[in-house]
Amino acid sequence: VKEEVDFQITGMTCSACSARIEKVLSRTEGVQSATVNLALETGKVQYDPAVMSATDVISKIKTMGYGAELKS
Ligand code: 9UX
Repeated sequence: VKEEVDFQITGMTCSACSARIEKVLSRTEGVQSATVNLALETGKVQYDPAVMSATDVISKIKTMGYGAELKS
């Protein structure tokens, strides 16, 4: 089962920020893929909804020191 959600991510100031978020999310249980766009301040995450939720993704990103919300 796969769910894909787009997020708005704030607080990234260099390309290592986006790479870091991608790496942490990719290694998170339940996440199938994570790509972060520094210039657009967005992130696209595919995950198994049986294991985690969009709220978990947001919490994870915030724990890393960035702002995150669902992209409208
Ligand atoms: Mo760049 Mo981002 O030196 O947390 S890695 S600002």
